[in-house]
Amino acid sequence: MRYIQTLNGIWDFAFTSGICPESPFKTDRPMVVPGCFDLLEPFCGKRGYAVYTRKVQASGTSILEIDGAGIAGDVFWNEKKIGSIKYAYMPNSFVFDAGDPGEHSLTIVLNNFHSEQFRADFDFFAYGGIYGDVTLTSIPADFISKVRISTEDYKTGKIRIRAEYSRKGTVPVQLKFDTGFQFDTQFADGQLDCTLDLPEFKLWDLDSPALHTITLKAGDDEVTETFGIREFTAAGRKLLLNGKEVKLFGVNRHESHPTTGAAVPTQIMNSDIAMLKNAGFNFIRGSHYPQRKTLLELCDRMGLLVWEETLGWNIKAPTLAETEYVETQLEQAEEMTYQSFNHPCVVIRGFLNETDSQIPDIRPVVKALYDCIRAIDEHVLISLASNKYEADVCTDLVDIVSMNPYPGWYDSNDESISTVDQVYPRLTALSKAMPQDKPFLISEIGAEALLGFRDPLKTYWTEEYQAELLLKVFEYVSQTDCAGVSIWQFADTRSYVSGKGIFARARGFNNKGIVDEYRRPKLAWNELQKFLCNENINTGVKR
Ligand code: ADA
Repeated sequence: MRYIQTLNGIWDFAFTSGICPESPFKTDRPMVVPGCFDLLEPFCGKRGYAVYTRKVQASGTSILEIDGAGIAGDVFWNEKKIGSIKYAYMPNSFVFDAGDPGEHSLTIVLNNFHSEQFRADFDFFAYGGIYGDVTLTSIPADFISKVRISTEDYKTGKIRIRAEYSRKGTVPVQLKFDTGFQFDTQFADGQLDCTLDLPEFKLWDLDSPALHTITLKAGDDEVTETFGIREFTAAGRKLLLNGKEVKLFGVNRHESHPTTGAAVPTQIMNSDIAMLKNAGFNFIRGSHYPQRKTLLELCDRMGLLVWEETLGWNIKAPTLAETEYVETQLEQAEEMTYQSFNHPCVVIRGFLNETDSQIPDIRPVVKALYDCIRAIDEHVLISLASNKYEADVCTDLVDIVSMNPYPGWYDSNDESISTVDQVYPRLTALSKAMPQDKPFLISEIGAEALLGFRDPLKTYWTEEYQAELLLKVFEYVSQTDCAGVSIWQFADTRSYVSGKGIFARARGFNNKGIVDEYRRPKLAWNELQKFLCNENINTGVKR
């Protein structure tokens, strides 16, 4: 059997802006987990190394799970390194031998100033800390792992079940479903790969996001996974959910809140997702990194579609020429795909936001990342959010062509200011220039608006200007063969004081949210909600 314990709570802590601490690790104060230490006094805004440590009762083969941390670091058990946290935000899991029964020490050392994957010029604040839940599960010496359930035919409930077992040879395994259906089969040399039509299955869709569970029992181990039966495909320029066309009306969402930084608690995640669902949105692009288990579970249960992607913001071609960087991108893409495989809400996987996809030399990297995800997940649609527009040379390598245009904001020549009148013609021209045999998605578009800045002249930075621009975008999506849009962005998020003019980050925030950082609605939120509640708009949800 498995025994799971939560390790959330008060740990021992120390911060140093000096050199990286080494064992034996010293601490000098308490610190709450999950949490971002660099939002709390006396460490607010400081850059350096954080040591989190605590005692844990454990023994034998164990899985340590950390549902997101940043921005990089190492994990130690009894002062010996058992793994690294290389990718900020990514759910991490480490399988290791916890040793004899008794008290042990767990230490996580994080830095909030350097990571090859998280660079100083990213337009979102680099928070240091443990972002999500920490759990320790003791498991039998011979254990089941990598349980993957994929929908093979949503009409008959045909599913494919794959899993691994740590002991080779032929090992019987019992599959039991929430419907009561049971199926006995076996692992062969540590692998299980079988398909079956699940009797009495229910489909996962946006109106009724039905979920199923499967429990696998082999030897002394028993593990339960939740999954959903649904098919998300492309047909020409259309996107289909279970065979029916659906247009994506969504937002880009960062894991960020002024009070908690990237350690957004479940309550706020729950409220964010409920706000979006109730307002009529059906899609979230998890910008710009793998999503936490908690968020994906909420989207599974509330019925929202999700795009998740590797962390790689605006990475230039010279970096993509570095073998080591590409290898870590591939490792991140693989880990991300396995981690979120069974979440029915994840329908698109991406990588390398706004990379140099206008340069032919990076095509092999884009293809390698595409192939890496495809090798694990045969069905997910794969895309790359590009800002190279008509100059992009990688649109043939992805399933959905996704572009981040900013007509009415950035997309203006230096002499003149772009206005909302340019939205429709720009999107029309861009769509026409893209391949016509695959979906065209507007993966980012928006304008800054400061909450409370109202002006009937609708100048830049007013709520009125943002609302008018985004309504034009939604009208364009509903009136053309565009597959959908994810607005940039859901909420204002902390960034850095940088840029000037329309590139400025007033307050040190990216203010393109349709709600502010405390989720207080701007005019655009109200206007878009009215638009989405019109039953003629096809969001895949009955109204
Ligand atoms: C880019 C980027 C976003 C954000 C946006 C903006 O499209 O992908 O993360 O920085 O621009 O607000 O300028």
